[in-house]
Amino acid sequence: MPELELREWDQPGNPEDIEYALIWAPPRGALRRFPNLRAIFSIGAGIDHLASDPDLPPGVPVVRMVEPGLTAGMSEFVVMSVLYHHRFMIEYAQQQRAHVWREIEQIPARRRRVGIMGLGVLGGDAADKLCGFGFDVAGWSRSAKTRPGVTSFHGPGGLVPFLNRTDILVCLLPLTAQTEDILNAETLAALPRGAAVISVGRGRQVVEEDLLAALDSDHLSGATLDVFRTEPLPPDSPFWDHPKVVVTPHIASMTIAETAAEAVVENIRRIEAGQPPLHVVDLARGY
Ligand code: NDP
Ligand code: OXD
Repeated sequence: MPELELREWDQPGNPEDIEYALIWAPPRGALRRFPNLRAIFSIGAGIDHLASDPDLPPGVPVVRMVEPGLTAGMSEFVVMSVLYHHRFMIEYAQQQRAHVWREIEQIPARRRRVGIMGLGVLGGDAADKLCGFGFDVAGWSRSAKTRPGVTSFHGPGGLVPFLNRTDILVCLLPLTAQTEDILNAETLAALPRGAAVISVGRGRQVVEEDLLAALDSDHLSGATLDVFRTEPLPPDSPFWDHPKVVVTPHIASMTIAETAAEAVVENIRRIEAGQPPLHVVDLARGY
């Protein structure tokens, strides 16, 4: 978009010139200094930190990041992690450390029930990729979905039946008042014994003590944790050395500059043409 003039955050020049802001986590209220903003583009998919900012400029649409590079990266991570638990790699890693040579009987993918919490842009694509491996895939969302090969559960009433049938749980929900602490002693207990949890949404969706208790009591066979209540994960967190846990530093997926730039340019062109931007966040709903 050669006609677009780019200014850096700390050298914006005359604040009245600025029409679009491309941001991750600006200081609270900082966007109010631009009186002519037409849209705020988040470089991330999750906008919980923006939705909870009472000082956002009123009436300016907030657009979350939806771009093919971020989606592909998340599906890679989810597929890798589901396969890791499906193929007993938590157990084999422990056996390797103990120099134990022991086979564990393999379960066919069609008999492994994967459940994805959040069947949106990212969860939906991951579900499709997992169907390709033959897994028995279900999703849980606010509204009912019709996605080929994916069993849909929805709303608060669908949560426990969804958990009851889930051997490998993937949490890909946005963080809102409704999803905070959603993985707790009660919901984890609704998973079948031996289930695994993959947490890639936001750390505050998981009650960490309850997750640890479920791992230590062997109710859960393992967990892959990419997001945490405190990031970076504190050095004394019990997750670092837990034999049943894989820790990654919030890298399940990343916005890819080339493809993200195209998504932002497309949206600026829409706005300039008088059309509403795509992927505007409903700030009241929180995602
Ligand atoms: P979307 O908005 O496309 O999808 C969100 C999904 O969650 C929708 O299916 C929605 O239901 C469902 N949902 C929201 N609230 C509830 C609720 N209360 N009960 C049941 N279902 C609910 O988001 P994305 O897929 O683009 O992103 C999801 C999240 O992934 C982000 O918000 C972010 O937190 C996280 N993320 C993590 C990354 C990482 O590296 N770890 C990278 C990128 C994103 P419905 O369809 O009915 O509206
Ligand atoms: C995102 C993230 O929300 O990286 O994009 O977590």
